[in-house]
Amino acid sequence: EAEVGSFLKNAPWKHTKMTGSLSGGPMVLTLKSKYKLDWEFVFSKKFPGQKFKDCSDILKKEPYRRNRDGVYTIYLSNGVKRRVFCDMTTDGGGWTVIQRRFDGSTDFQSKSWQKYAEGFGHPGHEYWFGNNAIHDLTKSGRMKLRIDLKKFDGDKGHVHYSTFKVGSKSDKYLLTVGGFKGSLGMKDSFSYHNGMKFSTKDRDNDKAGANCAAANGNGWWFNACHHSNLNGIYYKKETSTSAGMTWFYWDNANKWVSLKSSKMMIKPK
Ligand SMILES: [Ca+2]
Repeated sequence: EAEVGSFLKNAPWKHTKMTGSLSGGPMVLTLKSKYKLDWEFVFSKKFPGQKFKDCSDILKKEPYRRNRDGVYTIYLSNGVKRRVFCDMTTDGGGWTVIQRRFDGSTDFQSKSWQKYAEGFGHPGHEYWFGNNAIHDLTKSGRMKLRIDLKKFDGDKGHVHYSTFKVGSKSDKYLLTVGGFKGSLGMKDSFSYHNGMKFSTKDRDNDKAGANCAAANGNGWWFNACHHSNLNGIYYKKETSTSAGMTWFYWDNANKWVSLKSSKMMIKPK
């Protein structure tokens, strides 16, 4: 075998033909090259198109993507192709964005259990990536979470959770989150939701008597009911209500403040 390998390596190859074909979507390119030896021996080699599993995988294999935030194609473990926003800049880049809101143009309020499962909105704009896909990317337990938030007064903050895992559909997308770290003034408003199942207006899996999701309108891992609700109502200006897109423990305000933007993103540890 080694002998054959050495022979092929040293043989006088002539490149005769290269063909390319695009298939299966915008980013799958199959190249086929033909090589010919002097005595009519024909050899073909196939380079299959890359199928990235998340944004960190893209950055690892294509380092020139650094600082190029945008919409990329990834493949979930079941082979399903998904478009997703990649943050290739923040904190080393390679972050797969699972939730992004900044102008209220995507409705998070009237969405059903099924919609939250599948995902909605546009990856180039505001969106929820979908509980099924979030489960798929986090089920191995190898992902960490970063959340970037902005207030209307210009204040910015971010938090890290070293553990972030979302259960399967049959686990009702149970949240496992822990290992909090935050930028100055940012306190933990998400661990209260650790161990909670996901709830939507049509599915009450929370710890309150009533249905928190129906009261707030949106889907979230409600407890009884929340310390953070990043899928809450998007107000165009700062509004003090628990129904807003909120993160309660920030500085010592101790009041509900609706936020200007939110970005939840994951990356392998
Ligand atoms: Ca309830």
